[in-house]
Amino acid sequence: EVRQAAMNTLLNSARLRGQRSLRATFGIGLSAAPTDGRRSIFDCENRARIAGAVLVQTEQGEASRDTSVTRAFEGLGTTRQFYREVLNRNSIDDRGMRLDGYVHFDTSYNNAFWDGQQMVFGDGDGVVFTDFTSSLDVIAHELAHGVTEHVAGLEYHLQSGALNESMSDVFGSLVKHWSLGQTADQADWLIGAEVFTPGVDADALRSMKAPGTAYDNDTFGKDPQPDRMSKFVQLPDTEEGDWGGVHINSGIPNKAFHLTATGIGGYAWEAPGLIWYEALRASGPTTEFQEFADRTYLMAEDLYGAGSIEQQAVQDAWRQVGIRI
Ligand code: ASN
Ligand code: ZN
Repeated sequence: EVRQAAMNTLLNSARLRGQRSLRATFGIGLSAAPTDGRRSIFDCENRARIAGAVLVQTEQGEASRDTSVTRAFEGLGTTRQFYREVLNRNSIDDRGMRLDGYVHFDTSYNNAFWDGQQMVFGDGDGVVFTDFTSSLDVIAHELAHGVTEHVAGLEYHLQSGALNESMSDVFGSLVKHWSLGQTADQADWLIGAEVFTPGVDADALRSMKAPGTAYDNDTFGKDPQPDRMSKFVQLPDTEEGDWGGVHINSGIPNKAFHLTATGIGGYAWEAPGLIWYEALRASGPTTEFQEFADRTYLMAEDLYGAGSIEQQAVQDAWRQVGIRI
């Protein structure tokens, strides 16, 4: 199965190279069938329910004057394009699933989430957080939850949940790198750098480059993310305990991805992103860190060869976070 996935990837990437050069040379866009991955943005009008939200922007109509609406619309469009052009994936379900975004959810709502069908964004309280559509990587993070659900169904608790979270940070970041044309060395590797109000002393929600350093202030205390297995945080498998620290222990695989990408060099969405995406496709609901690490290693071999720079970078990266392959 792993091999089959790798075969598909090789075929896909050959096809993608053709598409890319066509784009670069002629500026020809990759327009899929017009209904594929259609975007719809709904306004919750500050109520805490999505049923009854008002449709405010579609592919056809004129652009909204509400920046939350246009950011969500553009962010979902850029993310959809990333999956199509870089990973040859047609939307969340690879079958052109429509993208529904809901903005102005609740009042002063300090979060964004994927609810199994759509992406929902709060406005923030205006004191600590501003609008959650402000960071492209946050929009792409939420959409990536949809992809992970379809591809691997990683259970949202304990290690599989932390991996699920990490996948959203990885692909959320890659969409940002891709849209800015940044190499692994140029990127800031921050998640949600724009969602804090200017007065808050915090770089971002999380740092993939240096987990545990995104903030250290009176409001939040210190960023609790570990960057290696010896610092793995044991928390209860309850909502209170963040389902065993899914947003906390994700720091470990996040760091492994960052190290892989900087180890290989160049654009992180190329070899590193492909290896991670194919390893995700080969994962299942209960895949844990070790199994995922093993899959990235095997996938790097299938794609780039035994002992290749890519495979060595993958192995070194996981070793540095305390996972031996
Ligand atoms: N922003 C969070 C996330 O997407 C919300 C949640 O925990 N479900 O991970
Ligand atoms: Zn998430």
